[in-house]
Amino acid sequence: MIVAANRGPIRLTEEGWTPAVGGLATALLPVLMEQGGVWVAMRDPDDETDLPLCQDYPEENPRLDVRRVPLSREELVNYYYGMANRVLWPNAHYFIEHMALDPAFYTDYERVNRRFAEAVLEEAAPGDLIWVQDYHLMRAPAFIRQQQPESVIGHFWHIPWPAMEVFRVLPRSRALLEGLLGCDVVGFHVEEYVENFLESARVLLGATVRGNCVEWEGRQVRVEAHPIGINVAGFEEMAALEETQAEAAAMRDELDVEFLVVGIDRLDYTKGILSRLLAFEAFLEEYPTYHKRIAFYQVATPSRTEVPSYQQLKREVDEAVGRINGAFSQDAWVPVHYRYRTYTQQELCAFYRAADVALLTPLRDGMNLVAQEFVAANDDGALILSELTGAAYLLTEALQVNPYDQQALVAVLKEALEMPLEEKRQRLAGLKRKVAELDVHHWADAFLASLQKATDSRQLGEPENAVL
Ligand code: GDG
Repeated sequence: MIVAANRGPIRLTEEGWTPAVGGLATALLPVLMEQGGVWVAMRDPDDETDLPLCQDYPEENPRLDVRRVPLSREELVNYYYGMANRVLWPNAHYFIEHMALDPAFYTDYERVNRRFAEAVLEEAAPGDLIWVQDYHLMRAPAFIRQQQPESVIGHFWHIPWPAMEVFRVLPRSRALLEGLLGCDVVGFHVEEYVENFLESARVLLGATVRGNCVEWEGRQVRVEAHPIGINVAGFEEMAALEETQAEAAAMRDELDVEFLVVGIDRLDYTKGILSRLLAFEAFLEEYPTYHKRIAFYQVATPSRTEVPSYQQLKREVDEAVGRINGAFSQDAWVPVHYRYRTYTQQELCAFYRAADVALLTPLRDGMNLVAQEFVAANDDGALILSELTGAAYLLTEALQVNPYDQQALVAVLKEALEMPLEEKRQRLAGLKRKVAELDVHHWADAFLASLQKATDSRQLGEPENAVL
């Protein structure tokens, strides 16, 4: 199997090469380690460690090759910070006002996508499954298909696919769509995104859509919902470690409050960190009886620090935290504990275990793995989840909330804090069953099985519509 993704699955730390931080590496590395294969990723020109273009991992017992596509500094700025993170990301998350449009972004996006396609074609043997990941690589599938028409290509889109009327705002929206239609299978987390994609293909390209299939250039492109999960066993084991439990207990001792609320996110405007803080501030104003009894612990992992809107958000969050703590702290009690840094997964697990409430309120999120991680690691807490996440379609036992509704956020926080233990346990038991079903191994197996099926029926010349 060949995976193509913007980021590599590993990073160099003081302990040597370790799995990278972020949704995708967290999800896919265990799968590729099991199956073996090649992971094609960009080589970041800012990385000073002079990364090799080909690398075996793990060194002592190689399970996969990491192949790197070298980018110039200018390409990184235009393709990654520009097109991917200042155009496609805000568009998909309905933040049209954050879109920055510069023609150089698209030119380099095309060029880099073409280079990824060339690297994939060099690595792929006949019959290999090619699995392209995410919004950085929309054009690569069509380039691969042009060069190697018999290729078996899947693409998984990890973020929302917006309503057609929002997607069509993108300059070059048609070319971008055509890029993905080079695939045999395109996957999304939930049906809503599938519907939006089909509608985009139908309206913007005039493609024929039958069931969940787009007819395109004489081929059938299946468009399917494959909700991603976490490595459930891995998280449960980590949560059960004595070390994790001791860290969770130490955290509670140190904070010395009755109620601990946590939020864990990349520092990104889509994650709703600022409005969450404002809601917590309003909660403290409205319910003085909770003063000195509650702490809100927000981990914000640094992300896309070169993009101006992320720098702006950081300033606003810093300011809000300072204001809240300045206004409400008393004696040794500090209401907001804000950490702008990266933690190990095991440390995150200790936060999940220590928490009474996980407050996860993205303004829009493709799935949200943090919610699933909390469910796997925690035993008797409450999950508050934004209804504008993919996860909300699946984790129906969570307390769901519209993250734009400040009053609703305050009310749901109070409800979570005052929920009877029995109800919390019941809801969590239901959530744990869902999270177990969503497991990342299942996600990868189901997507790959679907890709294999699409290929088999193509080889047999079967009309796919018959089975749909
Ligand atoms: C994208 C989509 C979709 C966070 N901080 C640290 C750290 N993390 C890990 C979390 C979790 C992952 O990163 C974040 O996943 P999310 O799903 O919450 O969000 P995105 O990064 O935006 O991911 C998202 C996902 O792709 C998968 O398809 O769910 O909607 O936006 O696993 O634990 N990990 C470590 N240190 C940190 O400080 N080790």
